[in-house]
Amino acid sequence: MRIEATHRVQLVFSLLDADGNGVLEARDFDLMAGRVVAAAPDSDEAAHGAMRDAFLRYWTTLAAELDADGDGRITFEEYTACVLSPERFDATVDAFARALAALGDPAGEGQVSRPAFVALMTAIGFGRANIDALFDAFGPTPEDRIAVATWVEGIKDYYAPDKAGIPGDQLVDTAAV
Ligand SMILES: [Ca+2]
Ligand SMILES: [Ca+2]
Repeated sequence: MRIEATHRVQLVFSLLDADGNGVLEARDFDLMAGRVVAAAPDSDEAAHGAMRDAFLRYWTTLAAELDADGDGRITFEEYTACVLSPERFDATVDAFARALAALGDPAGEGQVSRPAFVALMTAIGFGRANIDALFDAFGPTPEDRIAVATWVEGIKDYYAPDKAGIPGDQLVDTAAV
């Protein structure tokens, strides 16, 4: 695995552990879903429901694939196995990416504004400087918007173990890992 991907995996685990107790459990995904939905007040109930469903699916997929000792919790050690067979998570990550990006585009215009992007990424737990750097790396329009599809692809790349030099690396503060 590329070192950049290792850093991304460490960061994702720390963010997914929403209650900060060191392991991933169903509760973490409930907490995160609540935060993210609250950060998209202009989106409708269907979009909120899709996001909650995507977080639930994220958890059930991780639990089915990675909870090696079957205790209902995923340790960091168990989590790192996700990079060994990333194709098993493709559909889950795709659904998650689409639900998240859709929340950034409540009017269905195919574009996400910087404020909407910042609100959602802050709810997930990323730092403001990293969020702005990522948005800039996506090449915003003069109106400071990015395409929904660009973000969806960016999220999927972020989880790919063999990618390096991608916009998502802007989220990783390499000095801190
Ligand atoms: Ca936790
Ligand atoms: Ca376990």
